[in-house]
Amino acid sequence: MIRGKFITLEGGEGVGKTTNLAFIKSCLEQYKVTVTLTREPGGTELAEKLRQLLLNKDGEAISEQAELLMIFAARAQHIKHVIEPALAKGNWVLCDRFTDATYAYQGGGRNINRCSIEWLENLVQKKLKPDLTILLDAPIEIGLARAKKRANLDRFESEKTIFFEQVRQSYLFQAAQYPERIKLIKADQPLTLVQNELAEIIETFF
Ligand code: Z5A
Repeated sequence: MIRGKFITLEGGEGVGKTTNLAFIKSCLEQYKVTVTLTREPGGTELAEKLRQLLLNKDGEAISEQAELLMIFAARAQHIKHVIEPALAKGNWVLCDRFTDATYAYQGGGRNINRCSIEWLENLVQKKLKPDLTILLDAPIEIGLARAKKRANLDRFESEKTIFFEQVRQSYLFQAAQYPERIKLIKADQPLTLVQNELAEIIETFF
């Protein structure tokens, strides 16, 4: 059995990840691959419970370190029960956010040092890395304006502007560090142009 490929979709608030996931899945399916669609934090029963705790803004404040560990605890479950079994049986895994989000949110946004994240990444993921990452990037005021149209803002969405600026800069830093893997798309263009670029990236990848 040929192992599947692992593709991740990244970006800050409101850049269009959810909007474009189904489109990317349909592009992949044109090449006759079976796609497993999943997300982080989440993807298993326990990981989805951790997601709820992470997004809930009421109750006890979550420390930066606890947040980081909860994200990697969810990721460990997700890799063991969803990602690795799907890749092993030849499926292509399309995941809404993965470890680049940890470098952006916990590294950039919360100021946790990179070495701690790298250490957990090695522990939890071993050799697993995305084969392709698509980063949707837009000025934060555009993404936030889109996200704020929703009724309830979660714990991350309720952060201050500086947090989102640091998240964005950390994503751009990751993209500059790994240009072979991370493909950047300007997400402040009309959706049809974003999707043209997405289709081209998938075609080139194949
Ligand atoms: N998190 C973390 O801290 N560390 C980690 O390691 C991981 C995650 C893995 C999960 O939330 C939270 O977990 C996340 C970081 C943290 N924090 N936040 N916030 P999520 O996965 O649900 O992510 P999200 O950023 O909240 O998703 P979002 O706000 O729904 O954004 P989106 O999915 O990128 O956007 P969308 O829902 O597709 O689009 C928003 C609106 O814009 C919608 O009305 C669209 O119709 C519209 N849209 C989209 N594209 C366009 C274009 N091109 N033009 C015009 N309008 C558009």
